[in-house]
This record gives sequence, C-alpha cells and structure tokens, in this order.
Amino acid sequence: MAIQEAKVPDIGNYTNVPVIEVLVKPGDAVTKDQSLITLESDKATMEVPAPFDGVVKEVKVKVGDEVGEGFVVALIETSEAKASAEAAETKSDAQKSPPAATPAPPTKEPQRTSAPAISAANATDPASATSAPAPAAADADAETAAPRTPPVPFDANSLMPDRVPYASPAVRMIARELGVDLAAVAGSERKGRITKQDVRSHVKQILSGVVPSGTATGAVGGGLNLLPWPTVDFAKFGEVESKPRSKIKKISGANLARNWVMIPHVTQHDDADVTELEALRVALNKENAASDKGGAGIKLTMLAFLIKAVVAALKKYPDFNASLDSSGENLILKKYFHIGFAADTPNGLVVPVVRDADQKGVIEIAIESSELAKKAREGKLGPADMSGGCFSISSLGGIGGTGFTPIVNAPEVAILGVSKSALKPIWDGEKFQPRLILPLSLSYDHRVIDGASAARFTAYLGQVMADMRRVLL
Ligand code: CAO
Repeated sequence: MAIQEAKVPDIGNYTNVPVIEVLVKPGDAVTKDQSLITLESDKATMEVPAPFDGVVKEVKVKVGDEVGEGFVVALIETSEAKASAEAAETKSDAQKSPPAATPAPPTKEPQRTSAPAISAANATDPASATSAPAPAAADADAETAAPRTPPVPFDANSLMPDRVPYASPAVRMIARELGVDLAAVAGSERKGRITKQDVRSHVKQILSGVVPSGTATGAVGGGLNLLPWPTVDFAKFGEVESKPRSKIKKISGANLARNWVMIPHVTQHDDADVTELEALRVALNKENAASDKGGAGIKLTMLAFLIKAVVAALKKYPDFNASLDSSGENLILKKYFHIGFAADTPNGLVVPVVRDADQKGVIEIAIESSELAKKAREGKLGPADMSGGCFSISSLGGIGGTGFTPIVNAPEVAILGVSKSALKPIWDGEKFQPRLILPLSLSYDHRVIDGASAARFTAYLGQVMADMRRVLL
C-alpha cells in the first residue's frame, strides 16, 4: 500500500481556478476517473478526476481555494503497483485526449478520460445534440443562403446564443441519461449553475405537467421543432458593427426567453380613470416642493400609487400573489407583499423589489422606489434588492405607448404593464367628459389564473386607482 498524490492535471491556460465543489471526503473509496473536485473559471467548469483507484486519506482543498496545474487535491491510499500502472495509463490517455480547454465533442456516452472534464461556456449541450429529428422537407431561405438543416427541438441556445447551460460534467451526464435538455433547466446555484437536484426536479415537473414535456429529449409529442436560428452574413448587405451585449442583457434575455416559451401568457387590457389621482399627485408634489418641513423635495410618483393599488388587488385576489411549487401540484400563496418594478438602466433591464409594500405608505414607497431606481441606474443593486418579489410592475408610462405585453417574471404568476395616461372623452351618461385614462396591461400565467379572474383583478385595480380611498377599506 502507498499514499499517492492526486493532482490537478493540465487544464490549459487556466490558473488560480476556484474550487466550487469537493466531491469526496477522507475514507471514501474512489475509482479511477471518479471526480474529486469541481473547478470553476470564468468560462468553464472542470472536474478533476482521481488518477487511480484507492481510498481517500486526506482532502487537501476546500471550497473557495484557488488551484492550478500540479496542485495536490487529495492523498489517496492505493496499492503501489496498481497506482504506477494506472498513472502510466493516465499519462497516455491524457496524450490522446483533446486539449484541456477544448470542449468535449458531443457523445451519447460520458467521456472516460483522466483529462479534466470541461463544461466550457460555448460547448454544445450533448443532451440536445443527440435529439435532432429526421430532416424536414422545408427549403432554407434562399436569400440568407443558410444551409438546409432539419428542424431542431427548442433549444434556448438557439434563441439566446449566449445562454449556455451552466453545469458540471457529472450533471450533464445525468441529464443525458434522463434525456433532459439542460437549456430548459433553471439552475439554483450561484450564477445559475445547474445541480443534479435541479435536473431531478425538472424531470418531476415534466412528469407532473408543470413544464412542457418537449423540454425532455425524446419525449413523445414534445418539442417545438423550430427552424435553426438564421445565420446571415450581414456585412454582405452593407456596413455593420458588432456591439457586445451587456451581462445584464444576456442574463435578463435568457430569463425572458425561458419565461416566454414556458409560461402560457395571456394579456388582459383595461383602463383606469386617474383624473382625480393625478390631480392629487400634482397638488401634493407642489406642496412638497414649496414646503420647508418634512416632505420637502419628495416626489410622489405614479409608480408609488400603482404599487399601493396592486397590493390592495393582491389582497383581494390572493392567487395573483402566488407561485407554483416545483412539483406543480400546489400553489404557494404568499402572505407578504414584495413588489418588483422594471427599471430601465444603461446596461439593461433590472427588477428591484420594494419589500413589505403593504406596511408602507405611498410617500415611503415613492422614496424607496426612487432610491432603488437610482441604485439600478448606477449598477449598484445587490442580489437582496432584486429577490423575493411577488408581483412585478413594468411602467413605460413616462415614455409613451398605449399598451404592451409584459412577460411574466417567473416564478411570479402575473405582471402589470402600465402605459402613458392620456386625456380621453368619456361619456358620463349625458355628455362627454375629459378624463385622464391610464392603460393597464396585465399578463398572467394561464395555468394558474383564469381569464375571468384576470378581468376582475384589472377591473378592481382600475377602481382603486380611480379612488384610492378604497385602499383604506
Ligand atoms: N402616464 C403618463 N405620464 C407618466 C406616467 C404614466 N403612466 N408615469 C410617469 N409619467 C410621467 C411622470 O409624471 C413624470 O413626468 P414629470 O417629470 O413631468 O412629472 C415622468 O413621466 C417620469 O416619471 P417618474 O419620475 O415617476 O418615473 P416613472 O415612474 O415613469 O419611472 C421607472 C420610474 C423606474 C419605472 C422608470 O425609470 C423606468 O425605468 N421605466 C422603464 C421600465 C421598463 O423598461 N419596462 C419595460 C420592461 S420590459 O422590457
């Protein structure tokens, strides 16, 4: 018996790569190629395999350590002869293996190699690569000169080329075994990393009908069979410039794409008569501007009144303040009222959250939402500022428009879009009266909310906005 060092092998140009998972502990029996730890660089996750069979005597790294080639990961007790034979075999395997930073080519079977298994940011997910259906007869668009390719099952990467499932090779292996397209799985770990448990929960959701079965490869009757994303050489048609997308745009884009395809959306449009409310708001703001006491300088925004009115509507219709649980069997009703609002920033869309809006007055909400919007524009929002939302509001009223279809911010079940209020002639039974009308567009998850409930919700919201005294009731 001998104690051998298991070291980080050649991992290409990566140095000081953080350890994000330690997969073994002292006393564990390991077999050659079994993963010992997972590393995470900016662009890839890599698992460091055991170079030989044996029993772990000591683990030399912990989560958060930074390692590079040659770093000792663990001490493994093994029979001397066996270890040297296996070490020699490992060396020759490594020579045959692709360079460490090259993503492994898609295969149906997991790779058995002692080179670190790498899940690079632009690697094709083998799970989806194995599932292309038979070629279709449809012609490719002649103008774009795209090659004739068969339809492919829905793959988030084809919609959002920057969204690549972020998962370790072990998780990818499980996904392949279960026939799950990782692009459809929401990662629960930091930076959206997908865990084995996420894959299992996803399968449970498919079985219970919460997510479409088409997101599992090979599922009967599933898949959107979309055409591949068109590849066009735009420069052929005129001058172009390539502009990198911001990190926020990539992340929010991937979330929006998932929510749009996975949630059956319906948008209910309605109007709120805000004539009196706007008059009150303008008057209070004038008072505040002239005041030398508390309240001076505070601007009451329409958004603040909307948040308060939404809380009243959520109290009356609790199904809107809810989320489906991971099995899809239950609706989780929330007893708190944290309202998110979409904020447009130079880097893209973010959704800060006003917490416990039911316990705050309109002034407090106005101050808090303005501060959050300022923080958003300065790029200073932390995760805590953006988590825990129950319902979102997307207000484009300060810009313009008469209505739009906001996308539900999963796992919430509804979102309110607000457009620009305008003076309109409204018939009062005797004559037309000029009234200030605020357009409301409520998108909702039709699995959870019926059309009639949505109509009641927006009608009630309109009543509250028309007479905020109802909030007191
Ligand atoms: N109708 C008419 N005018 C409106 C209005 C409405 N619904 N809402 C606001 N306004 C007016 C205000 O009266 C104000 O005018 P004055 O300066 O003359 O008083 C002006 O628009 C700016 O309003 P505000 O300071 O209250 O800001 P806001 O509430 O409109 O917006 C915020 C705050 C954070 C929601 C906004 O900055 C923002 O980011 N909006 C974009 C949200 C977005 O991108 N949604 C889309 C998401 S999906 O891509």
